[in-house]
Amino acid sequence: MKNQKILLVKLADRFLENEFIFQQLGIHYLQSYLARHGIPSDLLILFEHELKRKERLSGKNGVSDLCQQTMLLIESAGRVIEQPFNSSVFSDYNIIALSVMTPQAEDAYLLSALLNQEFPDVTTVIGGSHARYYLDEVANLPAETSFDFIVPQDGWKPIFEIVTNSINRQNKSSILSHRFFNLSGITTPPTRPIPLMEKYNFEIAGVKAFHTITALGCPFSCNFCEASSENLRKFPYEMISKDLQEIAKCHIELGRSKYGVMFFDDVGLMNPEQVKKISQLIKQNGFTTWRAFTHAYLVNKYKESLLIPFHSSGGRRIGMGLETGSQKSLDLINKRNGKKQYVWEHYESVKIANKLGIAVDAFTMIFPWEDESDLEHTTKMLQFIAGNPVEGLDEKGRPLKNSVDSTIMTPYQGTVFNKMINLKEINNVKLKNNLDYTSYFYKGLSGKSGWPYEETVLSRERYEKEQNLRNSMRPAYR
Ligand code: B12
Repeated sequence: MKNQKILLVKLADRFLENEFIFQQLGIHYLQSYLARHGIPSDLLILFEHELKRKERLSGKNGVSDLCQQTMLLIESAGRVIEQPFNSSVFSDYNIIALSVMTPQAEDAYLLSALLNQEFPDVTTVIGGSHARYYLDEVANLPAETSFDFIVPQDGWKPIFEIVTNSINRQNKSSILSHRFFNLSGITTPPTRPIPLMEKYNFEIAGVKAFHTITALGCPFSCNFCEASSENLRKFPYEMISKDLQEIAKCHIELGRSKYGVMFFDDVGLMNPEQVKKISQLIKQNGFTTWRAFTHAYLVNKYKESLLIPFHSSGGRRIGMGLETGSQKSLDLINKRNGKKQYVWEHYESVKIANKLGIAVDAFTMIFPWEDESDLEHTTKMLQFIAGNPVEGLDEKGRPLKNSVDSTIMTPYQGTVFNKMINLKEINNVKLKNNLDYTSYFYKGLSGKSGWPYEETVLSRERYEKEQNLRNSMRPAYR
């Protein structure tokens, strides 16, 4: 095997309110997988300093390119450098591999063009959800922006093959698509480098928390989600166990005696058996509190048997994508693959959780076909949630409170709603032509959403007014 120097890159999250809420796990899984095979790699984390962001947004400095960003280089040999972006950092590497979500695509293309021009011998790789859902576009990039390898699905096997030279760089834009049938071979948890982890700032019930995931894919079928048709693949229990050990270790190294974890996948609390097993790991690893996502349908189905093991191991908040209080919109979303989900189940699930001492983070959306009555139904539901008392206190002794969230739905290319809108199956809703990625977010700076629409049932101003009203119901702390 030739000695390759590998750099794994996370791009900036330029439109997010705060860049350092949750780690971008994809590259960290790849780093630990390579390390298990004896292959070291370095990390480059790009981000925008608050000051630069303010300048860009105020129009004082229109440039939003890479040169305005900061980079944190974490070398496997132990050296850590934080400095303004400087392309000379790339001169040391043979392989530069970028992890890209669609809102980061613009930066990924800028970086690719820079690498092609300044370092034509470097092998470039793009992976992540952008390559997955926008594959045609990535595969057809003009020569000056194109990547050598495109990895649209699982990254573990392709990155190993690229770095061990078992696949030669022949043409630009070779697509390496690989998907494990199950994840039983993924035995190493993502890396959690301290110089990076110390930058993250997120709290659950008054305690600092990091996040992880227990599975890929989702058993639900929401028409606004690009992963709605991706079958569920769970990470092995042993891996989750190691991951929680690592997270706890990391908190302790950062001097924390109380610490938390959030499960970001869609199936955090799926059934009583699974919750019991995770709760045990939570206790074993000394977590004070934890938060996970679940579904109104599951809370109604399992009630205490789902939530008591969660609560008794410190679980104080659940996230639920309640999406809407309008039955019309809920039916269109098709959450349960043809089976009906009712708005009343949303109300019930909140009551059940709150009574057991668990606060709810209720995520909702505004949809471009909604009329005044749809808006009213959702706002009414959120008023109920924001006002419903939660039993118990958080770690700072404050009453637990529900939180609500309102975004405007953005139909990403790979979603059913995108197809339905383009096929004119939804009346009075049209997407703009030539959308740029800055329109593609459902929650960003100042709590605002992108606006990809040419035509909607009510005006943008009307929807944003309702969004503001709903988000004003949020409590001062969570
Ligand atoms: C946690 C999470 C977040 C976190 C952390 C971000 C992150 N990427 O980890 C936060 C809250 C910051 C976030 C924000 C957003 N998110 Co998000 N998020 C997730 C979630 C739930 C888990 C991500 C994760 O850890 N996955 C596990 C890892 C292992 O998967 P992975 O990243 O895809 O990596 C694998 C492969 O893609 C590949 N790979 C990844 N990178 C690379 C790089 C190379 C070189 C190679 C070879 C391979 C490779 O290898 C990995 C192992 O197979 C996913 C859904 C999901 N289950 O993936 C959505 C998801 C990634 N998010 C999504 C969206 C839409 C957003 C937002 C736009 C939402 C918004 N606010 O409007 C923002 C965008 C932020 C930005 N970049 O500006 C979409 C992305 C769609 C798209 N077209 O890119 C997803 C897929 C959800 C969905 N189904 O719609 N998100």
